[in-house]
Amino acid sequence: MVRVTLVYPFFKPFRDNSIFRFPPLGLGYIASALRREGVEVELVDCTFMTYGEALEKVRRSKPDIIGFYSMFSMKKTSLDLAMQLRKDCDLLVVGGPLPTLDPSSYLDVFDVVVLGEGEETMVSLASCYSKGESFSGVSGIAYRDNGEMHLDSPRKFVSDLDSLPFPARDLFDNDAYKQFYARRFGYSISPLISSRGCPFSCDFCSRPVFGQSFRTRSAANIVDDVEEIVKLGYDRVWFADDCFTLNRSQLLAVCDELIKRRLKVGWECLSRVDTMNLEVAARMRQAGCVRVFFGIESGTNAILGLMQKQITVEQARKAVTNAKQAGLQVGAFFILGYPGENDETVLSTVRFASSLPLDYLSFTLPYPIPGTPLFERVKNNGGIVFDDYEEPKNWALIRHKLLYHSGFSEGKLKFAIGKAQVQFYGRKYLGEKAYGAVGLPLEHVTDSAFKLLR
Ligand code: B12
Ligand code: SF4
Repeated sequence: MVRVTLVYPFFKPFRDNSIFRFPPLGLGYIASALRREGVEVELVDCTFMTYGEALEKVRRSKPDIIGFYSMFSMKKTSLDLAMQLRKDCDLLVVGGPLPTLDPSSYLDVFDVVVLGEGEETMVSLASCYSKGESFSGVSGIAYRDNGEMHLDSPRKFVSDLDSLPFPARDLFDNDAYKQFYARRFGYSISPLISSRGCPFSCDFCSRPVFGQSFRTRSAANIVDDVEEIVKLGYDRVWFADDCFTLNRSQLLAVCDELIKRRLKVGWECLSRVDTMNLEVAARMRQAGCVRVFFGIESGTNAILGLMQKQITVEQARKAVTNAKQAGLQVGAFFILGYPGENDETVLSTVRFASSLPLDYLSFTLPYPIPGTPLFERVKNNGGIVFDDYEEPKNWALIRHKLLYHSGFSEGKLKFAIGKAQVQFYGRKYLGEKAYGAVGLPLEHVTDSAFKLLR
């Protein structure tokens, strides 16, 4: 029997308070597809391990094939770990968003890159291996032969998502994830993806695996999967869809199914502000939604236009207000220092974000991911300084890295992030009146300080 070990090369930072620590769903899908064909599978999720423990666990599993997940923020670690494991298997395979976009940079270490959705391709690779056949006939892969790269296109998308077996959740380190969440936040949560793809074209967003086609599972199939998560003892489900609220009739069908089955489970999801109104938010709340996250990105319409986000700040405020009114907690993500921004637009974003009635607020710097319009612009306009991004392991607030030559220094943008958080929490905890007396003067001083920084 062929033995495959799948590796998720993410090591969580030491002092970690992220509310987004999830086991690798993609590898869960690969594992269940392989198991259906009788392949023996192990999963090594490095999140809660040391580097040495991860290597030892992979070696102990005595794999014929090792399959890595990789993406933008995991390139260096996946290449390093794979190099260490070179002699421990016959075939080293990698899949995921960045290998799909940029296979050549992985082929110095890996034998095969699986492009796009990997379930069928990985099953074909394992089958070739067991029969002793060459993998050169397998479609949807890239590999090198005598130094020359053979590059196929990704396979056709899986057309019926209900036909896929549920991710092999028994291979996830459920105890460690539950403990992580329970200790820090008092609940536990596990991911589920109900649709694949997003039809929008935001300037910074990279969707090489699922692309722009939007495919959904049936409501019954999704809620059957929710039941698996409930059976594992989790309190909440994280819908990992690019945008869970994109298709209103589908969203309402899932809500109806959740309500019908009376499942005692909360859930959280990503949304777009242009898909949210009071009625939708109320239905979501009724169906167990606890928290919704919006990618608002900027506090000015001009910069939202540059980002091709196709939303406005007015829509953003309305969506947040509606969701709050329906009883949902609301989180939002913003980007500071986007190419094309100036001091005034950054300060407007800080002011706008900190004025919203949010429960969670996060800022990042712009990350030019290969294959995105943002990447091309930045590359042609002064150049990329680092060609890969690993999340720095320092304090959460400053866990950001400026990857390219920007008109703003990294220090200046980190100052703006710190300032935004102080304004946000100041307003939240002091209340409008006290904040007006103490916070607003401080805002003016820090606005000036921000402008003086380079
Ligand atoms: C949930 C999520 C997160 C979560 C956690 C990730 C997790 N552990 O689940 C959080 C919120 C922490 C997160 C953070 C970030 N994320 Co994120 N995230 C996602 C999201 C929305 C869903 C991931 C998911 O569950 N997908 C579902 C599974 C089924 O798909 P999949 O993993 O791609 O797997 C399939 C294929 O890739 C392939 N495959 C995957 N692995 C393997 C392995 C083998 C051997 C084979 C054969 C095939 C194969 O087959 C699978 C099944 O078809 C994706 C977008 C998306 N739609 O995928 C972005 C995405 C992966 N994230 C992305 C980014 C950029 C980030 C951040 C860097 C953002 C930031 N600026 O900070 C951080 C990095 C965090 C870190 N710690 O390293 C990008 C990656 C782009 C790229 N080209 O690499 C994506 C694609 C979003 C985007 N559109 O830009 N993310
Ligand atoms: S940022 Fe969100 S809405 Fe925009 S293209 Fe990416 S997934 Fe779609």
